Amino acid sequence: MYQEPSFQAFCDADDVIKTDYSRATLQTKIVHLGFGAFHRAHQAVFTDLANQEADPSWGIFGINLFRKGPLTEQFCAQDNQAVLLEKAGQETTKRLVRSFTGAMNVEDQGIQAALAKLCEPAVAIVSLTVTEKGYCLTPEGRINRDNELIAADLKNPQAPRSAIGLIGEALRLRKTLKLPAFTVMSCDNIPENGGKTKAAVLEYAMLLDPELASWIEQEVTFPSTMVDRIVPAMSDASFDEIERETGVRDPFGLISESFKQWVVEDQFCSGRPNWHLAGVMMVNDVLPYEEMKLRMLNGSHSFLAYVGGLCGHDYIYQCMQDALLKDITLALMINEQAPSLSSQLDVDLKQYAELLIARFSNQSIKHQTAQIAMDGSQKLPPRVIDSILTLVSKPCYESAQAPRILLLLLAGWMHFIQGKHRPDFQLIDPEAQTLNALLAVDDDKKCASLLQFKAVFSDAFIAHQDLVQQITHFYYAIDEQGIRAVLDGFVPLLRSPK
Ligand code: NAI
Ligand code: CS2
Repeated sequence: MYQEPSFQAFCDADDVIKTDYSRATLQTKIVHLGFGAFHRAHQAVFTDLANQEADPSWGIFGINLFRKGPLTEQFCAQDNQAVLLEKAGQETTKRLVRSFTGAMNVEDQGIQAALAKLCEPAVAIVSLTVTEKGYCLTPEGRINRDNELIAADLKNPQAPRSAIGLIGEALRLRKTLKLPAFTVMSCDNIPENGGKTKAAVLEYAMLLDPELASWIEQEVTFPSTMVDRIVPAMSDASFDEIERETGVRDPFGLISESFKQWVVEDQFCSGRPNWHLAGVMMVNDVLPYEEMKLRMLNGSHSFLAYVGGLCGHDYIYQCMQDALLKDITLALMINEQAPSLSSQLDVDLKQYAELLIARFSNQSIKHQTAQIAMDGSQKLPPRVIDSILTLVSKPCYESAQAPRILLLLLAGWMHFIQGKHRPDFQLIDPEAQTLNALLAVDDDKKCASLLQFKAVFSDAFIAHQDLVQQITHFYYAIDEQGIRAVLDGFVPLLRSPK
C-alpha cells in the first residue's frame, strides 16, 4: 500500500511504539460511529493492543455522521493508520495506531454506504462516541420524538440521519437478510450508557415496527462502558507540535495523556476483541465505575470549565496553577462527589482524587475549558444534579451541609452561558435556543428565569428550596463581588475538618 514518504518514515522509526501483527488479517468487525478524537486515541488503541495479544482480525471502520471533507482518501494515503503522542509531563510516547480498516463521512459518501458497512456479515460490534446529544433522549431517558433528526428518521427510516436511526435501520436490514445481530456499545460519558442506548434503539424500533423491536430485544446486547482518557480537540498548534516531534503532518494525529482506562460490561452477542488481554476491565456491573468517573472527574471538569472559565483560565492545567481553584476542586471531589457515590468500589477515593488533580495538572495537555463547557444542558444532570439529589436525600442531611461547591458550579454555569466574561463568546449547546430565550429578560430576573430550565433544574431539584436559595445567593455574589471574591469565601470551608 502506498504511503506518504514522511508517514512511512514515521512508521519505520525505532522510537515509535507500534504493534507488529500483520494488518492483512484485519477485517471490519467493528464499525464506530463518531470517528472523533476520543475514539481514535482510546478504543482504537486498546483494540490494536488486543490484536497484538491474540486474534488480530478486529479491524475498525470509522463513520462520521456530521462531518465533511476528504476523509476516506486522506486516511487511505496513510494506509488507515494514525499518529498518537501520549504525554506524561515531559515524557512523550510516539505511537502508531494500526487497528483501522478505513473511514467515511456520511455527508460525502451518503447514508446508503454507511448502511452497507453496518450490514457487512463480519460486523460484530457497532460502537459510538457521538456526544451526549447524539442519543436524542429526553431528560427522562425516552427517545425524543421532537428531536429534529428523530422526527425526520421516523418519517423516512430507510435514509436515517441520526445515529439511533442508522442503528435501527441497519438492524432491520440484518434481520431481513438473516444476518447475525451486532452488539451496540456506547462509549460516551453517560451513566448507564448501555441501558440508555438500548432504551433509545428499542423505543425507536417500536415506533416503526414492534416485531423488529422484539428481535432486537432478543438478539442485540448493549453493554455499558466506563471510558477514560483525556484527549483534547486538536488545534493548529497541536498539529504543529506533532509535526515537530514526528516529521509528519497527520490530519488524524492526536495528542492525549498517557493515562487510559476502560471498564466494559462483558455482554457481546457476536464476540469481541481480546480486550481483557490489553488492560481492559471486563466486569458484570459498570455502574459504580461510571458513577465514580462521571462525578469525580467529569463533575470537576465542568466546575473548572465554568468557574475556571469565569476566572479567565483558557486551559485546565492553568486552573491547576491557580492554588485556590485547585484546592476547591480537590474539596469538591472528596467532600461532595465521593460521598454521593451509591456503591463503594475497592478504590481509595482520596488517591483517585489526587491522581485526577495530577492528570489535570499535566501542562502538555492543552485541554480548553471552553471545550468542556460545551453542551452543559446534557452534562450537568449526570455530573452535578444527580450528585446533589443523592446527597440531599440522605436521612442525615441538613441544609447546613448543602454541597456548596456543586451549587457554586451551577451558579457559575448560569453566568458562563451569558458570555460576559469573553467578548468572543458563543453558546454551544443543543438547548442554546431555549437558554437564550430564558436569558432574554432583565438582568435582575435572569437567575430566576434560568432556574425554570427543566433539562437541568428538574422538579425534584427545585422542590429543595434551600438549594435554590443557595444557587441564587452565589449567582448574585458573583454578579456583585466577582468570581474571585466568591472563591476567597471558600477558604474557611477548606480549612474546616470534614
Ligand atoms: P469530537 O468532536 O472529536 O468527535 C465527536 C463526534 O461526534 C464527531 O464524529 C461528530 O460528528 C459526532 N457527533 C456530534 N454530534 C452528533 C450527533 N448529534 N449525532 C451523531 N454524531 C454526532 O469529540 P471527541 O473528543 O471524540 O468526544 C466525543 C465523546 O467521547 C464525548 O462527547 C464524550 O462523551 C466521549 N469522551 C471523550 C473524551 C475526551 O477526552 N475527548 C474522554 C472520554 C469520553
Ligand atoms: C470532558 C471529558 O469534554 C468533557 O466534558 O469532561 O471529555 C473528559 O475529558 C473525559 O471524560 C476524560 O475521560
